[in-house]
Amino acid sequence: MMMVGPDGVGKTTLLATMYHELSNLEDDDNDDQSGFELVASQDTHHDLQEAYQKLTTIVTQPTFTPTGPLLKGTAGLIERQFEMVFKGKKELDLVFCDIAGGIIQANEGNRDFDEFKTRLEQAVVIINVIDGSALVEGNDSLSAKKNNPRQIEKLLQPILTNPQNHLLLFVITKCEAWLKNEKTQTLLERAFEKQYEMMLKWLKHVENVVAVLIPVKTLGCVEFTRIDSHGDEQEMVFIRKPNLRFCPENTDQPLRYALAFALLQHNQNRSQWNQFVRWIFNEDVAFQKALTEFAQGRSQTFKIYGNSSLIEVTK
Ligand SMILES: Nc1nc2c(ncn2[C@@H]2O[C@H](COP(=O)(O)OP(=O)(O)OP(=O)(O)O)[C@@H](O)[C@H]2O)c(=O)[nH]1
Ligand SMILES: [Mg+2]
Repeated sequence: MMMVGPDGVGKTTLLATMYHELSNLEDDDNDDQSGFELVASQDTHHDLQEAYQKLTTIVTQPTFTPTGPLLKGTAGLIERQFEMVFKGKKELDLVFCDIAGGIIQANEGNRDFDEFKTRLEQAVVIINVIDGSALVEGNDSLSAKKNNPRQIEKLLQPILTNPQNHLLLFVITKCEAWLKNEKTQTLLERAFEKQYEMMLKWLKHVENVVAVLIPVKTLGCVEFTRIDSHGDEQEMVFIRKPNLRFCPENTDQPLRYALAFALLQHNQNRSQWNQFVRWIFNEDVAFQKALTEFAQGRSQTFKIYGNSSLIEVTK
């Protein structure tokens, strides 16, 4: 699974909050008693735990004052390794590739860029993280700078038009301010559809791609408030809101969608999927059932583009 998106859109934040949300699946206070655990490799655990801790320090910052960045940018290209463990037994390897956003704009011949392209070609699930505030509030140039949909399209189009089936997740961050009611949520969705129109247009004509729009809360207590100008530079200003907890929401959804997609694909086209879905040989009925249930835990409220039959419910 490949993360894409420019600097600072929230790729690492998404991974850290996803890991935190899913590594607690077996906790008593979690109703999702699936028997699963998402276990990270030592490095991944260390880095994402540390990132999560840093993100939680947002609650110690004064309210109504602009927040600064909580994480350092990612350096280069980093493999985040996880295992899905079922009832204490490892069943599945999952690899997320996190990148320094700057890589997407580097040139051919740059080592990181070439490695990124190779990984992108191998990816089955592509997660494009998008800054929601820039999407709704930024003018054309600010929004293009923050999310760079043209560059993303240029990179993804040749990959998504190859014959392999792909899942493309548009994950929107920094959108706490628009998730409060249906009206503002529609505003967010419209802004996305306008700025990603080109991509959504060609998605209509390809059979092998399904895309899902997933707005998430990674911090939950920080809201976009205004855009400040310093000369030619524009800065999005976020403030911490009082009386709101640090409370990620929906950060588990990308993984639930990824597994739902993988489950359906391996039933339809086994040969392509043998490497990715190694559990295909697994005879453990309880595991298969639990995995399906985990995938069923995905919210059905997200907008779907492209060939929706690739993600239809698996039972
Ligand atoms: N309000 C708000 N802020 C967020 C959200 N997600 C991330 N941030 C902020 O955005 C900053 C940048 O996030 P990162 O996760 O480091 O971004 P990145 O995409 O990994 O950036 P690079 O590694 O430089 O490519 C963080 O320090 C957070 O303060 C969100 O959902 N809401
Ligand atoms: Mg990062």
